[in-house]
Amino acid sequence: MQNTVKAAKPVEISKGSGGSKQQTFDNLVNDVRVLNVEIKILLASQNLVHRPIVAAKVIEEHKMQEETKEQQQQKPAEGNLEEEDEGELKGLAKLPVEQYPLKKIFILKGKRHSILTQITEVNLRPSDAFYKWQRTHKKDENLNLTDPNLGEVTPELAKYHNSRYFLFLKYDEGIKLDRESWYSVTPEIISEYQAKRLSEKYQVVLDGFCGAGGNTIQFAKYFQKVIANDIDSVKSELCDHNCKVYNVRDRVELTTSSFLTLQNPKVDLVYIAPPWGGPEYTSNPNYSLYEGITPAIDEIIKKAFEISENIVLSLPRNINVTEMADIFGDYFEKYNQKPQRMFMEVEQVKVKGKIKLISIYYGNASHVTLPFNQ
Ligand code: MGP
Repeated sequence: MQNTVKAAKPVEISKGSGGSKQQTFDNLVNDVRVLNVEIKILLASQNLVHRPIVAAKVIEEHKMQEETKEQQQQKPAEGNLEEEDEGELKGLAKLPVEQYPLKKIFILKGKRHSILTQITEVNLRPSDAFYKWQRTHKKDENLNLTDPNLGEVTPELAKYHNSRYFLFLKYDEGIKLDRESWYSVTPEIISEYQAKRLSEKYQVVLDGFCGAGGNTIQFAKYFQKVIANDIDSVKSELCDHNCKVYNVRDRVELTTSSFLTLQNPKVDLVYIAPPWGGPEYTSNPNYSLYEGITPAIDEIIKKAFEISENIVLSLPRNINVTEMADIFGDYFEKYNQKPQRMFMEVEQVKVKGKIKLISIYYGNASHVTLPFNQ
């Protein structure tokens, strides 16, 4: 497939002084000014370089000191500055993901925790081969009464059936889907991009919520091994079958279990594409990960960290990204864990310019390596 990839290139940042790598980091640091935060302070102390949480706190304190200075200088006759300042931060927390600054590294403030964050984007385009395939195969639209999956397609799901080659290019070779899979499977152009990107660093992956196998198939093409898990035995059967259609079944180990009680497998990476709460997820302007995701998002994160600290989540485009700061922060606080890499990349995954989903890459799974990410 021919994809136009606009994601940030990997930024390798060295701890040592001098040399071109150091220069890269200096350039990056100089560029980082969001929420009046000077990330430069990260380098101010060698101690902080190894303790990201402390670093984040110090940056916040630094920011508050700066703000207090500013407030004192511009004190108005009336009005509660603290409230105004709060309001400004709350306003920012409500921003749709596409309105955050791209590529900058900044401190994302949740209600209770903060996390160093970078927003990136990738814009994928279906290949010419895909369009050609679709043109020649669409003629029998709505007439294909022999399609065994049609029984699962109610009128409101017709748009997904119309996009069946977008979901699986080999759809006509016998792909099987149930109702839920129609609206939750990751389209092939996206799952292939994700698998390619992640296989640059990792070889064995757990697809924790494999469903009908959209991601599993692509992981199996690029990884040495995939453990594909789903709580629903019907999905496991679909995944088994669809992996055979793509001729990748030999690299896939299937398990049928709740993700939360799965026996921890030995993997390099945990990939999590959980149920988002049905196809109507976008109709809720206040969509919350805490309410929308099943099982509970904090339980998912806890379990994922038991398995690996390399975690990737596939989430709705209308998430409130600041919730992620709390979700990761609460985990470390609640389970008294020492955070190694309080850094996340939030990737807008677009197809022909429109965001389809958001990928969250935690720590080393992200493209950026800060000095303390070692
Ligand atoms: P969509 O919003 O239903 O489609 O889902 P689209 O084409 O963006 O709708 P439009 O009419 O608004 O343009 C977009 C993609 O999100 C789907 O193709 C799936 O890959 C993914 N997706 C949707 N849902 C409801 C889920 C889900 O519950 N779980 C997971 N993991 N992915 C989902």
